[in-house]
Amino acid sequence: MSHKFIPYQQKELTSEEQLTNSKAFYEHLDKRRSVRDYSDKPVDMEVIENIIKTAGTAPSGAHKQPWTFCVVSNPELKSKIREAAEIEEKKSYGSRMSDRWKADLEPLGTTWEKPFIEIAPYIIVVFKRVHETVEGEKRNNYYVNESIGLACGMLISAIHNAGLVTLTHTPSPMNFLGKILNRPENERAFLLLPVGHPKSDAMVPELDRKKLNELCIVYK
Ligand code: IYR
Repeated sequence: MSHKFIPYQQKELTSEEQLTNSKAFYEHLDKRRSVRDYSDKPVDMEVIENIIKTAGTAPSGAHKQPWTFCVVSNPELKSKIREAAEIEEKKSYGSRMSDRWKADLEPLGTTWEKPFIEIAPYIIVVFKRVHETVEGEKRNNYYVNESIGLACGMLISAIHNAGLVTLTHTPSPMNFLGKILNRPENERAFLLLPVGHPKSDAMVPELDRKKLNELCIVYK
C-alpha cells in the first residue's frame, strides 16, 4: 500500500539567515558536554515528553521507527537498574575491558560506579526494536542500528536544547534492562541516559574537538 504524497513546504532562508542560523546552532551544540555529576532537582515531565517526541522525528529505515524510549523516574526501579548496571560495570572495569581501553578512559574519569542512575530525576532507556509482529508474522526492521543512533543523536541534542544534561551510558551486556523494565522479546536495550540538571559543582574534563580540517574533506 503506497502512502499518499503531500506537498512539502519549508520556509526558504536568505543566505544571511542560513549563515546566522547554522553558526548559532553549531555554537549552541558545541556547548554540550557529557556530564556525570547530577542534581536531584526535579524536571517537568512535559519537558521529557517534548525531548522524546523530538527523538521520534528521526529518519528510520523504511520509516519503521524501530525505537521505544522508556522513561524511569520510579526510585525502586532506578535503584534496581543501578545495582544491576554496577554489577556488569564492575566486571567490565575489573576484567572485561582491555588495559588499552581502560587507559583510554582514564582521562575521562569514568569508573564502575554509576550514582547518576539514582540521582538524576529521570533515566531514559532506549530500546531498539529488531522486528515487529504484523498479522501474527515476524517482520524484521531495516537499518535498526543506524536508525536508533540517529534518534539518540536527536535525543541528546534536544536534552541540551532544554537546558538539561545527559550522558550516554552503555553498560555491557545490557540485557538486564529489558528484564527489569519488562520489555518484549523484540526489543534490545541500546543506550541508557540519565537526564537532569548538573550538580552545581559538576566538573567535566577539558577536551578539544577535532577542527573542521581534521573532520571534513571537501571534493570540489
Ligand atoms: N560502558 C562503560 C565504559 C565506558 C566506555 C566508553 I568507550 C566510554 O566512552 C565511557 C565509558 C561506562 O559506561 O562507564
